[in-house]
Amino acid sequence: MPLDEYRRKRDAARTPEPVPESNPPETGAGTRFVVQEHHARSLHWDMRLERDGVLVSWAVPKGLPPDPDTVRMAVQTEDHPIEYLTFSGDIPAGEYGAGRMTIWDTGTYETEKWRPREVIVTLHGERARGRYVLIRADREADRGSGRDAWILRRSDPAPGRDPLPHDALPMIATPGELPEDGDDWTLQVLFGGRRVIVRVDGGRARFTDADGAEVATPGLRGFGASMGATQVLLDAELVGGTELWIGDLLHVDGRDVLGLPFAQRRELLAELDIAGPHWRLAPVFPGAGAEVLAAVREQGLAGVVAKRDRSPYRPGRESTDWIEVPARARAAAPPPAAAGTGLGRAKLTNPRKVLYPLTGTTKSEVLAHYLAVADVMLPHLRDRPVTMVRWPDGVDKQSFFEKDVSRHAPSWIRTARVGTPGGRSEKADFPIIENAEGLAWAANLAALELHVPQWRVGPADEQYLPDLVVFDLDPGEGTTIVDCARVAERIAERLADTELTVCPRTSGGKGMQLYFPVTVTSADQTSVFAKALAEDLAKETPGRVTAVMAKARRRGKVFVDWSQNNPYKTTIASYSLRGRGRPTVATPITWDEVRACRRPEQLVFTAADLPARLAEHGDLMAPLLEPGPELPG
Ligand SMILES: [Mn+2]
Repeated sequence: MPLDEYRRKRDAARTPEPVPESNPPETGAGTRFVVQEHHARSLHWDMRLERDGVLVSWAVPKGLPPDPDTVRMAVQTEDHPIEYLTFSGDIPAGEYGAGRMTIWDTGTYETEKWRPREVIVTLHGERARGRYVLIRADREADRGSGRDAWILRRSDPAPGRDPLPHDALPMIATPGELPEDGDDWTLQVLFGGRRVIVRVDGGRARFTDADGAEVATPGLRGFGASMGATQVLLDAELVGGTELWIGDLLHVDGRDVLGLPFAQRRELLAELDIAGPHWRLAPVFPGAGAEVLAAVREQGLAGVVAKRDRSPYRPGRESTDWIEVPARARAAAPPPAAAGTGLGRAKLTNPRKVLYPLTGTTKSEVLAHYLAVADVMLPHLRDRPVTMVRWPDGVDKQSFFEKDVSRHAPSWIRTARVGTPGGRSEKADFPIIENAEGLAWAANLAALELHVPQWRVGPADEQYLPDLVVFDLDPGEGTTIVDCARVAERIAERLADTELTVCPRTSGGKGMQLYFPVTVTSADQTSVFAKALAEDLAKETPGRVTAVMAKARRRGKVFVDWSQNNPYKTTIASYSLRGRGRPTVATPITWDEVRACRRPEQLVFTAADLPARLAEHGDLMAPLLEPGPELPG
């Protein structure tokens, strides 16, 4: 019977896959197909063609061949039920085919030939379009082994597709000084690793070095599969065999991009959404100059490569379109203690220390986040005394607050001596972070979280009046950020008739915050204003909103915490990481995102999401940097 083997392999009570009880009628040639991407023990793609009431199936380890020059192996597997055409889901560990299965493509097909040893079809899918030929590989060794090996190729040319090159050599930068006309250049951070070209085809990655020799990378297992069926050729730095920093793109999915300007290649690279526990895009700073080099130098990183924005990629060639600027003066000998680490002066201590065990995020990745957001984050930190929360042994271990850094801050970190919020000692020397080096200093202290008050200090450390109002929307038990989003909309409605510009943000934790800039004449004015509005909302919908701190009264409600406006309080700084399980970020969002929020995960952003968001939105909190109108009421 056609589905006997399918049923024998599965326990309907344990797998989410469809397991029909009756056998289908034999209906002859069919018209539908599906290709599923199956992240089982070994990544493969399952190609299934409707025929005689079932789906005749092949597992294709590297996926459908994209062009006629590529021949792929396929192994015929048991027939699947028609219901499998729309199946996607997670097959639980321990079950047959355990792992995630997604629909890679589906559509209709025509049969040209259907014989026991040869099948010719034309697929009409979104991604799979063309004439494919399956021929049984009549190898003696396979006979009777149950491994029905076939070869699969595409017979018609793939229109407008450049073949993925088999190999390439990295482009070589000319050593030199930072270019003077910085506007047309982008600086990319160098980590002092080994330059590699990474070729990903059919979910398998191959690494070669500057001489074209293959490099073994046991620490990067999983990178190829993470790219799915996307074919790419990447230029990257391999640090310590376990960290991959990707800097450039040579080919993507049938498109040779060597001739495109660097700025465009980098955009295409960002669109690939490459971010994993051990692989990231190398941070870039368009139009940047000496300040980035100084931060890199302070961190003991290797240096920067300045890439001319319009430069094409020339494999294996040295070019003055790329200028490599080492962090260390080239004449100086490397200090013996740091020799071999590739980290030069090694101001970043323990760069590979994992601070987020769940995602494997290392201290150097924390640094990369802060360097990547420095441009937008620093204006919001300006003149605000920072309270740091440090996790020296990672987020699953003890943390501590630090306000007074007088004992260990280097001389180049500005400190402000101001009153400590409700503290035992009267005053403390708070750090004020003014530049990328300051962010890097904090990152090196594992100060994942940076908190700031709603006021600034003057040049003689005098405390100015608040310049921001914050509504901290905190979901009580049984509610989520979705409920906070609804309350945020109501607050925005209330303030719609004023001159106030209200900016929403996730807290990076469970809730969200609204901020707006104001001008006030007394220190308690912002609290009084926020409290009145919060109490008003609570009165209007007492079942949904509370303005009272008591935990017991928050169940099922959103707590509109107006008290964060108290000058003794601080809130998480925009773009700060959070010391939670994953490296989430306090992320400014658009009002469209607030209104569209229906599921909590829509408003969770991690460090990996930030570069693309910044490219798309810039700094959504920029209105906070202008002086606000007078606070009404
Ligand atoms: Mn499979």
